[in-house]
Parts: sequence; structure tokens; C-alpha cells
Amino acid sequence: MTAITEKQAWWKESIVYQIYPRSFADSNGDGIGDINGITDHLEYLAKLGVDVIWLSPVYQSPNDDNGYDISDYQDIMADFGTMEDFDRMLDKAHSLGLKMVMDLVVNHTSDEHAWFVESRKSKENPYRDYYIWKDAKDGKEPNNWGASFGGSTWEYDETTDQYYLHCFSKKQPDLNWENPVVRKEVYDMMNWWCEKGIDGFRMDVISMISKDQSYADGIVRDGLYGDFSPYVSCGPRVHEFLQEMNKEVLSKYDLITVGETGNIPVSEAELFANQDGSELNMIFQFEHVELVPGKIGKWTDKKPPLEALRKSLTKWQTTLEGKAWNSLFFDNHDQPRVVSRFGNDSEEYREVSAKMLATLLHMMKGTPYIYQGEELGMTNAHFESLEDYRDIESINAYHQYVDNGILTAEEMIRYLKEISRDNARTPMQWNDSENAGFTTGTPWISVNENYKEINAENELADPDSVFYYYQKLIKLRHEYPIVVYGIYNVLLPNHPNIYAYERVLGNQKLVVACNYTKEEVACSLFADYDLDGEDVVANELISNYKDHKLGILKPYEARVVLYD
Ligand code: TEU
Ligand code: CA
Repeated sequence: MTAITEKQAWWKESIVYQIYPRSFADSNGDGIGDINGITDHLEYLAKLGVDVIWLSPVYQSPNDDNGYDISDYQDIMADFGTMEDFDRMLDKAHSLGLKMVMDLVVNHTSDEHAWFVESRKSKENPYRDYYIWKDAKDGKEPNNWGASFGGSTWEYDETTDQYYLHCFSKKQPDLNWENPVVRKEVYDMMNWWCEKGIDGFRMDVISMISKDQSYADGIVRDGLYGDFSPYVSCGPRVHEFLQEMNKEVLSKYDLITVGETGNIPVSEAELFANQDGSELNMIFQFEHVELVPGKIGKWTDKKPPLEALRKSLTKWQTTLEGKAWNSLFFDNHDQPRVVSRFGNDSEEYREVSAKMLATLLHMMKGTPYIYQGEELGMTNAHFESLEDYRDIESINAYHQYVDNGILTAEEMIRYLKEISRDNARTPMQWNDSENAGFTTGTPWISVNENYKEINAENELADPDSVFYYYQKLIKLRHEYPIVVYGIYNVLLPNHPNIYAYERVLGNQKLVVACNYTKEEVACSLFADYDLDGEDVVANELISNYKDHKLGILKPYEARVVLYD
């Protein structure tokens, strides 16, 4: 007898692990992570217990944005290896019971993609309408939009005296999804990968593929450029396009699909990840990692307050209940490290706060995503000098704001240390040998200097490590249907220090309490259980402390108790 009333699915019951190939493991000493490096470490992921791997792009790319600028969707980047290496990795993953999700980057290509090379040749070229070309307006760019990686979204091309649109860098021209031929090319390519045996797609900025055809000016917020979001994020035809993609590709295979959809309201998520399955399984929304508005854009060094975090996560948990499926994440290759950002990465509290944040996230309803190194409690790199940064977003933003006198250099470095995407992109820390065992050569980006202490080898030898804590959280999700399917209710909704919630399934109740601070906090949630443990039919499933203090949560303490 099960109390589960909603539709069950393997992708609801799975835990996903994201690999950023460039920074995971280098097998040939050139300083760049690669596919054979991943293949060598698949047993590690099987041991952690995850079900699915999401691979950031491994396609051919000139690497303007580390592979998110693709020049051939059906070939592998030389830095990463060959298609044979890929096939070997996929086979081994499958033999270990691991599924493989590909990153699908189809809002834009690289300017070195054959389609764009043709497109820019002439207005009559058959590939011209694969991209978005416009005439100058009043002798200037077609509108005032600012690109995500600095400058205008429009790049002038002399050959044909027109501008092309690029929402990201100028080496990432946006594809023209209004053109049915482009859509067919994309679906054909996706089908090709599905036939190869991959298990799903993570869809890069998929909410941006349909543009409002007015191309009107945006509101200027940074004193320089207009905001394109209202015209690009969830454009008029985005759901039509995804339903078409679903019909042409997704519905034909048993896949896991997750769309990256920044900046969208819950009502849109209900469409993207609807229960009928006509679009995607789930989406990544970013509200909970964008709680503190920067002085400009995302640039801030402030810690997200508990109240805002609870309000945001609770909103997504409760509003989507019964309507759509949530994804759960704190970290990815674009975000700083969770323990540094939301927790406390000091020697004293790093492990305990990393475990607390893991508990907070992994006991919620949705499919959890772990970003490489998160399971070790890896921290921000906190690079002090611009020379250490490699990320196009960080470097361009520095120049855009510092060179124009909008932020001081000192201020911008302070923000980069807390928020730069490179904090997530330092090499995976495997052991305490030189370069953390990531490479025998010179790494493309510096290794975090704390690798001697924080590394996989140390943690695998320590039963109390962050690694084994994640392993246990993963096991709990696999063993207890309430962790997957229980309904979420927030508890102590106004508590200044504790984030608590329950999950309810039939007669079962799971109570989760997390102390978000480094102070001891009074908490009566488990008093009945602690006082008369034998009478109360309950058991503690996990905690980051071995012993508890009656009526108290210790610094960053997390506890999960199941009442049957
Ligand atoms: O990111 C989408 C995106 O909007 C980013 O600008 C994100 O908000 C930002 O990185 C946060 O600082 C996706 C990919 O995840 C990212 O790595 C790519 O650079 C980007 O698309 C372009 O493909
Ligand atoms: Ca390599």
C-alpha cells in the first residue's frame, strides 16, 4: 500500500551530478580536464550513489565561453578527446548504472559554426536567416540592449552592412528560432544524440529562444545599456517551440529534461514543467540564488538572508505542488560555492555548515543536483587578482564597470571573490599531491590553495566527511518515498535563525530543522522525540552532529526525524 497519489517517474527519484569537464580530471597532462579523465573517475560517482550525470558542453568549440559557444554539435572538442572517448565513457557510465545528460546549447552557436560562417557571407546566403540580422537604426545599433557578457547585443558586420544579435558574447550569435529550418536542424541533431543512447538534455537558456519581434529598447539600469529580458525571456513563441521539440524529439525517448530558465515567474514554470509532459520534466529557476540584488547586476558580496531564502524556496515548493516538478540546486558552474555563499567556510564551521545546507536542500521536494566538489564541501577560490580569473563574464564585467568608473577596482575584486563563476571552476580536488591530483601539468585555472586539506582522498578515508554525508542523503532519497513524494510545509515560518519544514506522505511525517547561524538556538521541534524517544514512533534519519542538546540546535546543526 502506498500513499503516493501523484505520477511516479524515475527522473523524480534520481539525483543528478554535474560535471564541468574542463575542471574535473585531466588524463594527459595538458592542464585541461577531459573525457578520459571523467571515465577514470566514474567509480567515484557510483560510490557517491548518484543516478545521472549532467555533462557541461563537450562539443567542438573555440572556447570563448568554455564550450557554451559551439562550432559543431556533432563533434567533440579536441581538448576533451574524441568521439570514441565519448562513446567509451557513455558505455562505462551505463555499465555502472549511471545515466548521461548532455548540455544542449541552442539559443546560440559559436560565430565559428559553419552555419554562421555561411550566414555572414551575404544577405542571399541560404544560411542568412539562421541568425538574427538587422539594419542600423539612426546610424547606430538596432536597439539599446546590453549583452550578458558586456557591450551591446549587436555586432556590426561590414561585409553586409548589418548587425547580428548576440545576447551573450559577440562570439555567440543567437539562432533565429522563427526560421522552421533552424528548428528542424536542432531537432535532427537532438535525435542523433538520442539514437546514440544519451539519457537526456539540460537546455541552456532555453527560455530565451523566442524573441519578441518588436525588438524595442529596454530599460537602462546600469547607466549603459537597456535590459533585454522583457523581450527575450519567455518570448511569445517559447512554449510553442518547446511543444514542437517535445513532439519531434523528447516524446520519442525515455529522457530526463531540465530547462535553464532564469528570471521567470512561477506561473511560467507551471507551463515549462507541466504535469502533462508536453514540454520539459523540470526547470532551473534562479530566484533563490539571486536574493541579494547587486550594486549593479549580480555584483554583490552580501550573504543571502535566511528570511528571503525561506520565502523563495517555500514559494516554489508550495506553488508547484501537484502542478509541476521542481529542481533543487545551490551550486552549478555559474554560481559561487554554496558553503562560502550561504554557509561558513572557516576551518571551524566549513564541514558542519556544508552538511547543514546539503540537508536543507536534499530533504526538499524535487530532483537534486550536486555540482562537482560540492560533495566535498569545496569553497570559493577567493582570487585576489584579475590575472587569476578566466571567466569571460567576470573579466568583461570588470572592464565594463571599472574602466568606465562605475565601480572601483577594489570594489569589483571584492565582488568577484564572492560571486565570480570562476569560484566554481577551479579544479576538482582529488588528493593532496601537486595541483590536487587534477593534472600533472599546469592547470588552465589555479587550484584552490586549500586542496591539501579539502580533497576526495581525505574525505573517502573519513567516515564523518561531507562526502559520506552526501552519500547518506542520496541513500535516504532512494529508500524513503516520503523524501521524493511527500508534500512540503514550512514550519516556524518567521524564525530568525532556523529553517524548518516538514514533508507529509499518508500517515508519515518527516521533520527537517536547520540552524542557519553559528550561534546555538533554542528549538522545541524535537523535544517529544528527545524526551520520550521510546514512546514516540520516530527515528532520526540524519544529522550533522552525533549528540544533541535538549531543546537546542547547535551551530549550523541540521536534524531530520521521521515520524511513522
Ligand atoms: O547561463 C545563462 C545565463 O544567463 C548566465 O548569464 C548566468 O545567469 C550567469 O552565468 C550567472 O552569472 C548559461 C550557462 O549556464 C552559462 O555558463 C553560459 O555562459 C550562458 O548560458 C551562455 O551560454
Ligand atoms: Ca587533458
